[in-house]
Amino acid sequence: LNKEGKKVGILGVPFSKGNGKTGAEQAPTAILEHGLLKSLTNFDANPNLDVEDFGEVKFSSKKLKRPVSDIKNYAEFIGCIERVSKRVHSIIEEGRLCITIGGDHSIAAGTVDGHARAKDGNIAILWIDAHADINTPKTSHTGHPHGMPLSFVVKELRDHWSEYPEIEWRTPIVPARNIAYIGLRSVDDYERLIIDRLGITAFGMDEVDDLGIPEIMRRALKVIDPEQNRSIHLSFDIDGLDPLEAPATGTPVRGGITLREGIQIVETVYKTGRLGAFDLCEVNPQMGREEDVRKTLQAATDLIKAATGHRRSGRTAKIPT
Ligand code: 4U7
Ligand code: MN
Ligand code: MN
Ligand code: MN
Repeated sequence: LNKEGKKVGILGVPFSKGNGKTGAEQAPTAILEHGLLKSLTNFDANPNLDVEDFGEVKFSSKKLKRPVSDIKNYAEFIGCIERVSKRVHSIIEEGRLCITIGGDHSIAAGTVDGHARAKDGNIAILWIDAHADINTPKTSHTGHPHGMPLSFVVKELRDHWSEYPEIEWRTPIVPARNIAYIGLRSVDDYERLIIDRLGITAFGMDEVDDLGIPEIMRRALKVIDPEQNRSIHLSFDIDGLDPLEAPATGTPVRGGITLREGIQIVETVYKTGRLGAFDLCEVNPQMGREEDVRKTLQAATDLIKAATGHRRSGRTAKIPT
């Protein structure tokens, strides 16, 4: 199959225990009820798309041999991401682009693990977010797993998790240099230390303003996928967008990227032909007014459409012969 005849799998993860609030667990259903599958297959979508809906991941909390106190809801978090990793791994093994709908962003600890295993570690991660999500259990001020998923999967930080139970299954094989951020504007001081020490490519909002998305995408892809042979993991936290356009989210930060810039990022990755996994996280249908929720669900839908090859400028009709 060429990139225009793409096979796609959609997986919902109704998990919100990685965040301090409830609501994100409703996002997979809300996005589907907003009409996602229709917008991926209607007349204006990529016509050669093969979409399979894999439903929602079932998960339960792990029985722990010893209690964990510095990570909130640790047993639930680990129970969930182990299942997510397995499901994502098998969807990618089927040759499908795996689109995972969260859920809070802690689930990306599972999606990246599954993707990395399927590709023997040869993946590049593009993380679109207001936040850096690379706290270790010890550097986190909040104890919330949704601020830690990158430290869970990064090779150089593996020892920071070695004392925690029930994670023998994980494969932290992605080097820090394969990661790039876009959209940062709320980074904890120890996260900044980790980013600097490990040499992670990070484009904050200041650089988005200075350089613009096209130049940032050229630079980011050059660093994280220099030989153009990696499977790209695009992890999109909806709070990367400005809250004017995506208000229904748990930890909004003003001054973010526009929906247009977000779509441009996703389109640019799609065009490489190497988009292997796409996460859409942190939509919270319980936040704000009905109009805020509708706006946010539509923004999420537009980003997912771009990940499956929708073209804003349209497609030439195939005239029957
Ligand atoms: B999200 C935070 F302290 N850094 O660790 C933390 F500011 O997935 C926020 O990006 C994490 O929404 C935000 O709890 C996680 C905090
Ligand atoms: Mn965030
Ligand atoms: Mn995040
Ligand atoms: Mn958040």
